[in-house]
Amino acid sequence: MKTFTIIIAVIAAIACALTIAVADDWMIVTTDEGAQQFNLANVESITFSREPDGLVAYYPFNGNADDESGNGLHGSVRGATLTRDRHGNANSAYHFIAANRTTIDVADNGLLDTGDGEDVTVNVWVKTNANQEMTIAAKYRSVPPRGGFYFVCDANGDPIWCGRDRNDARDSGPSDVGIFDGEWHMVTGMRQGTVWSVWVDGQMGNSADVGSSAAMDNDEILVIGCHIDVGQRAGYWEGDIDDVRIFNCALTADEIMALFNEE
Ligand SMILES: [Ca+2]
Ligand SMILES: [Ca+2]
Repeated sequence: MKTFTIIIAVIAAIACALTIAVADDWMIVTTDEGAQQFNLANVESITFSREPDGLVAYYPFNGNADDESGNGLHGSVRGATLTRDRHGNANSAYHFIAANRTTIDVADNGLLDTGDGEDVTVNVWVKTNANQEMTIAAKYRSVPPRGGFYFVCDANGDPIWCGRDRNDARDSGPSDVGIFDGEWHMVTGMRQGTVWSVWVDGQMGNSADVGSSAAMDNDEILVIGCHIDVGQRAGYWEGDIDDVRIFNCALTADEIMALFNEE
């Protein structure tokens, strides 16, 4: 889910500035009919979250590879094993071993395809200390009808958002920040109009205006943990992957940073 986090630290200041009376106790009623009462004097901040329209697939890996976006694009686990996430929670991320060719596969679906003039964003948490070129996720086809994406780390550990549209091969260029340090990092690849960009930990690491926003849809599966091209697999991931999100839209810098800051 794309989460908008709005910290209202100013609410206390606003309350103080009001010349009209402000009730001491507030009640929040949520759409699931829950209710929370609180005393304004005890409030430090309030956080709002909502799920946007553009989230087409979401794999939080809460004990399985199910899609929790509501679209039912569930993943099939091929040898990857559950492990701890970046918060230390057991069974909340997947560990991939390149030599064992481990992946998580998702069947082709039009929701995962990017048409002429459409945007796409792939947002993933990764952890690795392998010093080799490898692929985080891919849905790619290099022969006609050509199109799709693959999200790789080069041999220096720099993520690159790659792919092609009907016209030609495209990429963001390598990120200026590497990730081969054995720590969790959030990486984001995005096509927004004619611009392909790659982000690490909420900061843009590189971008390129490729001068085209032609269709890049295909009939390949989505695979997490390796490259795929007309069914041929390569570039298997070594390390951990978590919280895979695919949006059929571009995200703003603030929205990417909100994902990075999300618990
Ligand atoms: Ca997770
Ligand atoms: Ca398709």
